[in-house]
Amino acid sequence: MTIHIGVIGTGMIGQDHIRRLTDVVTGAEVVAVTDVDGARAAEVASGIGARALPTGQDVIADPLVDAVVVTSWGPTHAEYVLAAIAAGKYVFCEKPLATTAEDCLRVIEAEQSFGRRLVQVGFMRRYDAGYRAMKEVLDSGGLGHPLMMHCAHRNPTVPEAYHSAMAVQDTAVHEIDTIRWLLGEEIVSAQVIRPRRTANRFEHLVDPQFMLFETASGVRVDLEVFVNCQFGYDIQCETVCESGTVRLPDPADVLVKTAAVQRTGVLQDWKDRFGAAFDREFVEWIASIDDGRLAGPSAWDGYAAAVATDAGTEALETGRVVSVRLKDRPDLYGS
Ligand code: NAD
Ligand code: ISE
Repeated sequence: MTIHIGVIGTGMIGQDHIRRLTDVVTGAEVVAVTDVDGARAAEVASGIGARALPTGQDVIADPLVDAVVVTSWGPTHAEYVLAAIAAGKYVFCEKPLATTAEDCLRVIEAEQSFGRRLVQVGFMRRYDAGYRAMKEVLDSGGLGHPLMMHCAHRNPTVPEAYHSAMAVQDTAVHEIDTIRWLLGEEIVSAQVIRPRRTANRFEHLVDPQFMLFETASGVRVDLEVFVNCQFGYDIQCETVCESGTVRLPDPADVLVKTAAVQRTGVLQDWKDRFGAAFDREFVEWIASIDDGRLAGPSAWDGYAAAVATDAGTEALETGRVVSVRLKDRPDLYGS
């Protein structure tokens, strides 16, 4: 069976997802797209033989669209996800699910009223081979209970529009989700420490930032977010357990030895680092729609991440340790 997809937002990641839905994933076809930049939508549509529709609401209402992919700007996500639920259609929403925890709760309430899961949030690290291998090791229990995690999220540079709160809202949100998923428990507090600032940044930006999270069972996580590190896109994660540690592998690359040095490359872009994870994310999303049982990151995961990023934003502003307080988890999202 082919799932017919409508895509809202044909910018950078929208085009990348359209390419993978067209060229990589079997059983899916993008049939309609839209963008507030109508010319961009028309150009993308013509490249794949799809229709460009005037608005996101038109894509959701289109009878030929079975499922929706939302890749527009973050503040527009909640409106489209809520409309897709109202139409009874599966919806894949890039992170964030919504820019406020209140809007995430509205999505959860709408999905509960509908009676089953329709929403998947684009936390793609759960599909990365290295993170999956780490989760298998942790879940096996062979290393004992996790006690600490050391993480780093480094981007080579960011544009001027990137502001200090985006370090947690846009960047650390990926670790916030992976911490919850790897450890199988919620984050209960966040703190942000400001090291000496790098000179290689726009004046307004606090960079790097050092974040500390605590989970319900007392696991402590340190995360360096450094979005102007210059040298590459570098993601690190090591979990320290009672009787051993497990560390994320670096992406495979050849090792060159010459002229008295040895060297290996460093990726420059999240699209390359997580390309295979994005592919797997969509392969599994389409398969789960086929099965009628969504299994990927849920609206609850989007909500929990939003509450933790709000706490991180407050922690950056105040310098204090800020509690992360979640509502009770509805049965729809498991225990
Ligand atoms: P982008 O600016 O390149 O593209 C967004 C597109 O959405 C633009 O073409 C814009 O015109 C369009 N748009 C904005 N409002 C719209 C609306 N109301 N209706 C229809 N179209 C609208 O941005 P991007 O980098 O592609 O990011 C898009 C989303 O993907 C963001 O939420 C971002 O956080 C997320 N993202 C996720 C990852 C990841 O690693 N998972 C990486 C990058 C971006
Ligand atoms: C971007 O939006 C992403 O999601 C990338 O994965 C992340 O590395 C980057 O910092 C964000 O700006």
